[in-house]
Parts: sequence; C-alpha cells; structure tokens
Amino acid sequence: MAAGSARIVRYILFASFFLAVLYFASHSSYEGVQLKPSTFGVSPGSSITRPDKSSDDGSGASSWGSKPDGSISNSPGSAKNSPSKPGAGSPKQYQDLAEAPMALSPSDQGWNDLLGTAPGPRMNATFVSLARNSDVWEIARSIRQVEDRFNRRYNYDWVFLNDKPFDATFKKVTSSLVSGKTYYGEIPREHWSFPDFIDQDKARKVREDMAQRKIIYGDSVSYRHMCRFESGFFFRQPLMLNYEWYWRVEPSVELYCDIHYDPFRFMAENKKKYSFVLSLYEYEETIPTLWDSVKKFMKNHPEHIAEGNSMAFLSDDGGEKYNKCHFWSNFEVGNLEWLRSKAYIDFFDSLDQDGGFFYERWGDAPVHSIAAGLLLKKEEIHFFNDIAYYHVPFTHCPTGEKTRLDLRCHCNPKDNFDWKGYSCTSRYFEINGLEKPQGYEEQQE
Ligand SMILES: Nc1nc2c(ncn2[C@@H]2O[C@H](COP(=O)(O)OP(=O)(O)OP(=O)(O)O)[C@@H](O)[C@H]2O)c(=O)[nH]1
Ligand SMILES: *[C@@H]1O[C@H](CO)[C@@H](O)[C@H](O)[C@H]1NC(C)=O
Ligand SMILES: [Mg+2]
Repeated sequence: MAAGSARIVRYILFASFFLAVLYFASHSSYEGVQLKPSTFGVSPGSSITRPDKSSDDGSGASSWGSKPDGSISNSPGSAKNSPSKPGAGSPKQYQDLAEAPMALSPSDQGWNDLLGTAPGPRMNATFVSLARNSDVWEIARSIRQVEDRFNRRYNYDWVFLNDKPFDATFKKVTSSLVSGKTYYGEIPREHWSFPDFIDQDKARKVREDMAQRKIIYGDSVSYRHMCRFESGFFFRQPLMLNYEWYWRVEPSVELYCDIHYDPFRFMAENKKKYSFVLSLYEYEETIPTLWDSVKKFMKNHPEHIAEGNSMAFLSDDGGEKYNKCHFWSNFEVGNLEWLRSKAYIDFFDSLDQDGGFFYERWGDAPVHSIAAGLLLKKEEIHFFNDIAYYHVPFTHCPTGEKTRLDLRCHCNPKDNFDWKGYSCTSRYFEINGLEKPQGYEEQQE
C-alpha cells in the first residue's frame, strides 16, 4: 500500500513537471513569434521602402555573392558555421510543441533558433574597426552591442585594421562575437608613418610644446598616425576595396536603442553619402591652420566644391573663418566610393602636403566633416536620430519619448547632447531647414 501511493505521488510529480516544461516551451515560443511584427514597426523616415515581409523565409540570402576569402570565415548558414552563432535562420515553429527539442549545447538541433534573420536585400557593406590587440575587450564590448541591437539579424561583415599583426586572442574573441564574416588587415607602413616631406624636428618640437600646454593627445605620435590613417587611408586598404559602404565602430561605445532597419540600405535608397549622430566644436589648439589649408584647396580645386553644400554648417561668414563645427567621426556610416573619389583624394592630399597632421594635431573628424560639408550636397549628409550612441564623454539619446519607447532605448534623455550649447546639431537642422524633434526645448541644458 505504502509503496503504491509513493508510485502515485511520483507519477503526479512527473506529470506536473512535464506540464510545466510544456507551459514554458509554449510561452517562450509565443514570445518569439510576438517579436517579429515590431521588427518593422518603426520607419526611419518617410521615404524609406520597407523591407518585403513576404520574403521572410529566414534564408537571409544576401543579394550579392560571397567575399573573396581573407581569413576567418563564419558566414551564417554555411555548413561550417560556428555553432555558437545566433541570428542565423528564423525561429522554427513546431506544430506539436511537445516535439520541440530542448537545445542545451551548441551541437543540439535548434541551438541557433533565437530570432530570425531580417528579410530584405543586403548592401555591399561592412563594419570597420581600427584597433590594437590591447583594445580587444573594449572592442568586444562594442561589437556585442552592435550585434545585439542590429547585426545579429543582418550578419554584415566586420573588417579589423591594425598597424601591427592581430594576435590569436583578438581574432578568436572578435570572430566569436560577429555574426557576419570577419577579416583582419595589417596596415602598410606607408599609411602609418611620417611622410618624407615632414620635418621630424619641427614635428617633435610641436609635440613637446603641446605636452606642456596639456593638449589632449598633443604629445602622441601614434594618435597622429591614427588621425591621418582615418582621414586618408582606411577606405583604400585592400579589405575595404571589397565594399561600397562602411560603418565605423570604436572600442567602448554603446548603442542604447534597437535598430529596426538597415542603416546601410537607408543610406543607399536615400542617396546619402555620409552620416552622423553627434556633432560638436573642435579644440582650436589642434587645428590652428586647418581652415587656411582648406581655403587653399578650395582655390585650387573649385571643380570639387559641390553646389548646395553645407558651408553654412562650417562657417558663419560664408567661408572666411571656420566655426569649428564637425561631425564626431568615431561613429560614421558612409559611402566608400565617395572617399575613394578624385574629389576626396585631392582634398586629403592637399591637406596632407600642408603637414598639419604632424605640425598640429588635425583630427579625422574635422577633416571628414569639412570634406562632407564642401564636397557633398547638403542632402547627402544624414543625421540618424534613431541610432542612440555613446562614446565618452557624449551621448546621443533620441529626442521624443515615443521614439525612445518604440525603440526600447535605455539611455537617459537628459544625457542627450544634441540641443546643448556645445553641440552643432541645431545648426545642422537650421541649414537644412529641418524641424527639430518634439521635446528638444526640454533638453537644452
Ligand atoms: N591599431 C591601432 N589602433 C589605434 C591606435 N591608436 C588608436 N587606435 C584606434 O583608433 C581609434 C581612435 O582611437 P581612440 O583612442 O579611441 O581615440 P579617441 O576616440 O579620440 O579618444 P578616446 O576614445 O577618448 O580615448 C580607436 O578605434 C582605437 O582603437 C594605434 O596606435 N594602433
Ligand atoms: C562591392 O563593392 C566593391 C567596391 O565597389 C566592388 O569591387 C565589388 O565588386 C562589390 N561587390 C559586389 C558583390 O557587388
Ligand atoms: Mg575612441
């Protein structure tokens, strides 16, 4: 009798455990389905074409072929796909939930069925990060955020560039985090050294002087190589020649909102060439003669100056003086063909010859920004309000509560830099005749 009732109790326990498992399985798969519609619930602008929902077969087929293989390949959906890659394939729906496998380890069926691959075409695009081996954990943090908020559903490639060879740890860690293919390039010496027309003594004295005046990175040689490389060479590295679009990502940046559409596709379909999320004034001490050099370029190359450009963003007096406004280049989504154009290369070469990357400390942000401001039509520069971003010490948190809630943002709106006194974003809105988003007045200090 006692043995019999113990069996019944055991039976009841097993049955309720089984029911609980069923409940959780169906509950979580229900949520998986629920997430899908909101995926395209937010339109970035009136003119964007929404991705074609009917093609959501989870194959995530890229509209263009595979890359010539550089190094580590982990293309999603390939047979050799690393088992720990999320984002490959749509969640499978099991008719009979009791048959849904419980994937507990990477080799189990269903391990990869987290959330679906976004439908729609892929652009010829890549993420790009310049980094040192010692930046591995800081860049890992950035990659993880970009993947969680965007790329796990798009699986774009990621190119890493370094003036030294990347080590095994750097490659292992970064390739495990990126859902697309990863490529590692070593920068040739000519792109990371003093050009022969630079007077080394003069450059050294400048660094000593800037060190005394405590100008940030003023005494650094490598920082200057970095700025010159980002200004004139990253887009012509062999690995970058494989792409038309890039998105620059630096170590230790944060993304605070979901990105519900493909920014590369937005750029392509709306004929944008350059974009930003934060803008501000440059330190005068780092660029005392930059504008003189720009004026010289404008005089020598009037053919490159675009009609309907953004001169009014850069200068308050029609081009006589630079107001130091620039887009912050640690975030950029841009067109590589533009950077590889004769106009941009002539611009870079002209500035480079004047030596200010070494005799001063010209940053790639004012260099890119002035180029975008003068060589592009103003409609070709885009402000991504809905990409929430942080790079120490500034935050772009979208203006407008509805946007922030729709995009599941976790930034504090008070931290938004856009409408504060040291930002140039108001000026960008004004010269483009754009209406500032609702609620901007409350964020002015
Ligand atoms: N390979 C390599 N990358 C570098 C070097 N210096 C800087 N970088 C990279 O260049 C980018 C810009 O450098 P940062 O040190 O972030 O410069 P910053 O953004 O002006 O300043 P903070 O982020 O505030 O320190 C980052 O992606 C760095 O990883 C270098 O000497 N070698
Ligand atoms: C991508 O763009 C690069 C640079 O323009 C080009 O060489 C390459 O053929 C393009 N790839 C595809 C598949 O369109
Ligand atoms: Mg940085």
